[in-house]
Amino acid sequence: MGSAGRGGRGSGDVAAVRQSGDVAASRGPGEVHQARKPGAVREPGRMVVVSSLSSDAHTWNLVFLQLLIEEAGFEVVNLGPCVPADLLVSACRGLRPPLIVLSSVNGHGHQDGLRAIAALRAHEELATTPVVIGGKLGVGAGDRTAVVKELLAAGFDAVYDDVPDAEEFRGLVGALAAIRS
Ligand code: B12
Repeated sequence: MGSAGRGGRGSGDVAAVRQSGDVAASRGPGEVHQARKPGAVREPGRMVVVSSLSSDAHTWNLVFLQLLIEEAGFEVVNLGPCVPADLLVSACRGLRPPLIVLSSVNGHGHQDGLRAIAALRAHEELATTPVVIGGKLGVGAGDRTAVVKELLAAGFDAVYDDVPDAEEFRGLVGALAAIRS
């Protein structure tokens, strides 16, 4: 399952996205679509990236996050499900987002997240970009403190593993929006 959904996707997609100006426009049927408001202008530094990780096919978590972040006044580029680390990196290098929000609920988020953050932090221009991860990052109900610590040590700025609600994250997004307005 670790490679589910990777077929045919890569950094070439991102070039097409940049040309079209709309991430969703380059994606296939059944994937998350991002409708831009007519006449909307993308301001550099206001486009938050929301993305799933390489193995994860779930999408409503991404829609939820997109709506929450848009409510705070940011534009969102939603890369959708099953995003390989190289595509995530090339999208973020082009967009220079003020925040990167990674979500995974299939139980592989811990491992996929470690790969993603290593790939992002390997690039100088993304070395200090705020990157958070959340969802259901593992399986089982045991103590996941060690997993959270490992993800933080690997370079995430915040980890929201199986949180009962997204209020703390909403606070973070609101604070970021206030700083930038
Ligand atoms: C619908 C669904 C599917 C659909 C997805 C369709 C789609 N287009 O999205 C399908 C059938 C494809 C699917 C497949 C699978 N699924 Co599924 N799926 C679900 C289900 C029933 C609902 C998920 C959903 O849409 N929720 C609605 C959204 C809005 O909520 P959410 O995803 O929970 O996200 C919330 C929080 O997690 C949190 N959150 C999420 N990300 C982030 C990020 C941040 C930063 C923050 C702050 C918060 C946050 O905020 C959200 C709102 O509260 C859940 C069970 C459940 N009731 O939750 C299982 C579930 C997620 N699936 C599960 C599994 C195991 C799978 C499969 C592996 C099954 C299989 N063996 O094939 C595959 C995975 C395939 C893959 N490659 O990823 C497990 C995951 C187990 C775990 N992590 O412990 C769950 C929990 C079911 C279970 N109880 O076992 N699934």
